Amino acid sequence: MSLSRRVFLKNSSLLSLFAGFGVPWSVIATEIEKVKTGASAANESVIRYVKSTCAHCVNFCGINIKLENNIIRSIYPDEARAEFYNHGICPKGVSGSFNTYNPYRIKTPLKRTNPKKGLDQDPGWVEISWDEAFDTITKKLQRIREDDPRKFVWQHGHGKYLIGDKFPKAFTAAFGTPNLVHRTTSCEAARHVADEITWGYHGFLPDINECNYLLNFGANYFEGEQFARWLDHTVTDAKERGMKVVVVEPRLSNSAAKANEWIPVRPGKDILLLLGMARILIQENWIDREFLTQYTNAPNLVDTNGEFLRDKDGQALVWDQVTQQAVAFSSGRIKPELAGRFTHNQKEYSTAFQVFADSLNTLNDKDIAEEAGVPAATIRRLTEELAKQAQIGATVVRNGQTLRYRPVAIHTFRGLAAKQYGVQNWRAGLIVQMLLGSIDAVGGLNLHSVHKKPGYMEPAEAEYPPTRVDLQESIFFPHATHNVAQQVAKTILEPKKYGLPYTPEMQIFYATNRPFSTTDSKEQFKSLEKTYNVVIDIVMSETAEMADIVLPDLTYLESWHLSPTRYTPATKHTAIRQPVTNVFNLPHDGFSIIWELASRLGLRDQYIEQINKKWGLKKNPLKTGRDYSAKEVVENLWLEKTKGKEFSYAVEHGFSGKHLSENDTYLKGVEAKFKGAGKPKMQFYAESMLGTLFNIKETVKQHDIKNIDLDDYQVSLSPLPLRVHSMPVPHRNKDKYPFYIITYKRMNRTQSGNTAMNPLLNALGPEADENFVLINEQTAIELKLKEKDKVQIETRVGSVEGRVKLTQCIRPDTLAVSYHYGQQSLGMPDYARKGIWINSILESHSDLVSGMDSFNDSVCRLKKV
Ligand SMILES: Nc1nc2c(c(=O)[nH]1)N[C@H]1C(S)=C(S)[C@@H](COP(=O)(O)OP(=O)(O)OC[C@H]3O[C@@H](n4cnc5c(=O)[nH]c(N)nc54)[C@H](O)[C@@H]3O)O[C@H]1N2
Ligand SMILES: Nc1nc2c(c(=O)[nH]1)N[C@H]1C(S)=C(S)[C@@H](COP(=O)(O)OP(=O)(O)OC[C@H]3O[C@@H](n4cnc5c(=O)[nH]c(N)nc54)[C@H](O)[C@@H]3O)O[C@H]1N2
Ligand code: SF4
Ligand SMILES: [Mo]
Repeated sequence: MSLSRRVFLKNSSLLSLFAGFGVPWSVIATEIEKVKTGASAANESVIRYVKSTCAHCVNFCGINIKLENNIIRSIYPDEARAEFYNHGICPKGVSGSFNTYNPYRIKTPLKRTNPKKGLDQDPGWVEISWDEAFDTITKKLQRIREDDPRKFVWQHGHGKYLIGDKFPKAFTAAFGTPNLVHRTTSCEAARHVADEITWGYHGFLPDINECNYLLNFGANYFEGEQFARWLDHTVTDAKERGMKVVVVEPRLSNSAAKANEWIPVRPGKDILLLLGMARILIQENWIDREFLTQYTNAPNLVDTNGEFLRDKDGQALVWDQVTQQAVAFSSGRIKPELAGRFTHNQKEYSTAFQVFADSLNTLNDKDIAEEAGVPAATIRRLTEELAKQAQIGATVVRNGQTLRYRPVAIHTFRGLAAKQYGVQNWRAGLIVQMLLGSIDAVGGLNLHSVHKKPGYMEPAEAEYPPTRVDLQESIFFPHATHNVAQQVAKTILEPKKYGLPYTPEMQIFYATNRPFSTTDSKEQFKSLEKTYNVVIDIVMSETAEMADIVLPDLTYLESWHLSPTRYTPATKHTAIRQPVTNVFNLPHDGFSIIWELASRLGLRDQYIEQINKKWGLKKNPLKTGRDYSAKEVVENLWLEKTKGKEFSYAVEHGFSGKHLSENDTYLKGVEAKFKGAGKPKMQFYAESMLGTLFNIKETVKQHDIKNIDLDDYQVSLSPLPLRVHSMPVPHRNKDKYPFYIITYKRMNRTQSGNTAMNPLLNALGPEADENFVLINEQTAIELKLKEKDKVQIETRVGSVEGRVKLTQCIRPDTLAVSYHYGQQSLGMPDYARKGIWINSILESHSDLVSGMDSFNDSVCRLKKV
């Protein structure tokens, strides 16, 4: 560290001299220009620029790094990428070098000497050599592998994006454990699973460039940047051309502040708003009948048990308007009825659409308005606007192709997802868009890889006993396909409760602060006392403090990788990340750590074979029998992905982009997969979830499982979103807890805390230095609270203290505390350990369908201290 700082000072001496003597900036600028062009003989600085990709957060913006004598001077956006995705970069990206030049980085492997683990314990770290570290870890892994490889658990979070999840997946496959666990259930998994159940894959973006009306349920793209900052600038441009933006969110986020309208919904009650809108759309006949009958299963006949009427081949039947019979929708001559009740073989059936319409009739405007906290007149007006702007039936010609035109989209990120009933919440959003026919239409909601995995639309097997420690796809979380991050700790603490046939003994955490970033965090930490832990991180996170061995890592500015990327509806690209420095001369990064472990375990060739398989390397496979550096592997991956584009192009430009045709953007999705007779259909009505429920009931009987509450599963696995889904567990016990509490992200911070040590991001002033309890001004007056008063927030699982910030920008019944603060690690400097550890008091009630963690469902009381 001291060495690099000396070098840094030497090379910046010219500029600091000028600045110190009050030389005007114009003179400094001229000097800089000389330095740039190499014209200053006195200071033989060599300036160069390197194109790479930011991996400070999950957006992977293109960057252009300016180096002076190999020291990072500045990080700029890579202007060439603007055409494809990111315009500009954010404050974290700009100041990313401060995380790399951070003196508090881990610089050598560490070994714990205090066997007692806990956030209040001094681990008694001693420095060890890399060789000793690898030797110790390999011996542990070897023993476990001989005994039962499943007892080894690999967990990653941000690590997935640093080297891609295919290397860890290849390693765990070669090792023989099913237990690789990523973080998506603490992120947005419910949204993905709702998509999967409905249309067979996950991922969507509003088609902003063509959209005229964006109804956004709390996707906060102006603070929690998404899709490589594509959304924020595209929304800004679209607003200038007249697109209306309505943000539904309990707190006036930056995105709501920049919208045309803010609807401060009561936390968790958005689903009522969506159901209320659906009700009006149906009552007023503002629906796209053609879309509903041709692309979705809304016309399917449903019996009184909620199941589809099927023929002997298992084909679901519809009611044909022409022949007045129940038939499979197998030919274009058949005209399915969308609504109505019909008799077939003396039994009564309703169409799925009718079942939904009937369920909505149990709601009324007044109740919805009261429960959601949004006036009935507002809900009606928004629905009218949405229906009018949708231009149901319209088409548009683009490049000679006639396309469906519905320039309205409903969007969300964690706003609807980070909840106990997250799947049902987003299902409601999808259903409203099916009613409008805006899915995959020009200007509507653009879907990603439609029907790529048809199995997602089938009933889940709901296995028992579970294969995996996180209980993914088991009877406990039948449709969880993105791992169940927060469950690992719970299963480790009580393996028998879940029928896990083995007890995990060792975990490797690669770039994740898992227990800190999930709800009910303190409980999560207890599980780390039970296992032997290796943590690979760049700083001493809270998880690292619970490790037996800590391994340092190179940062994203110091390492090679084929970068993950973010697509947009009309573009995609392949990008690389390349190192520009190695501040502490570290010999290893995540990639080479895995390589070394595989080699020492005698698994290298199996690992290589798995890499070829997971990455699908056909033309450029890695060869067995030899070692590869990260750079060599990145070259192979680049060649495979770009179909042979020179690697020197990647090194020079950092990426290669592509514009998609109208055909790719609009005609390969629902048009190709679902439209018309004889095709599978989007699940307007998710009958598959009843199949899942049936499988669960059978398994419960067969294994006599006691700790499954079938009533809870019945509610969660409902084929349609219902009013009960606006009542997560804590809301049902609200009497003694008058406030809802929600969390949110902030522009100047990343996730659970490595930005807490970035001096630029951590010294922006009292506003940004720590988090606070955001409270409505009126509520504060009633509670006799003044700005900055110290308060205690208490939920049913714990309490924290913090200072209030009075604002008009939040509902009177809601408190908000941001994520990213409240660091506890003794390995961090005092200045980084500030603010409220909000996850330590949030209740954990995972979504039983997807495994999603419940970040925004808790209720609390507040008192002055
Ligand atoms: N209350 C609340 N909780 C939340 C959220 C919220 O909004 N509110 N957000 C949730 C979301 S969306 C997510 S995705 C999860 C995130 O949860 P995690 O996956 O746990 O992500 P982080 O907390 O950022 O942990 C990442 C770790 O990686 C380390 N790291 C950074 N760069 C490198 C590197 O180059 N190499 C290595 N080895 N390590 C590195 C960091 O120091 C940090 O310790 O948190 C969730 N938790
Ligand atoms: N600056 C920054 N940007 C980031 C990240 C970061 O750590 N820092 N992390 C990245 C990651 S991993 C992710 S997943 C994305 C997440 O991006 P977002 O999902 O947009 O961000 P969040 O802040 O997690 O949650 C969104 C909003 O949900 C609102 N909300 C809470 N409860 C409710 C509710 O009941 N209804 C509605 N409608 N809204 C509610 C909160 O006020 C918050 O503004 O951000 C990414 N971008
Ligand atoms: S949004 Fe994320 S990826 Fe983009 S510059 Fe900021 S920190 Fe880097
Ligand atoms: Mo996330």
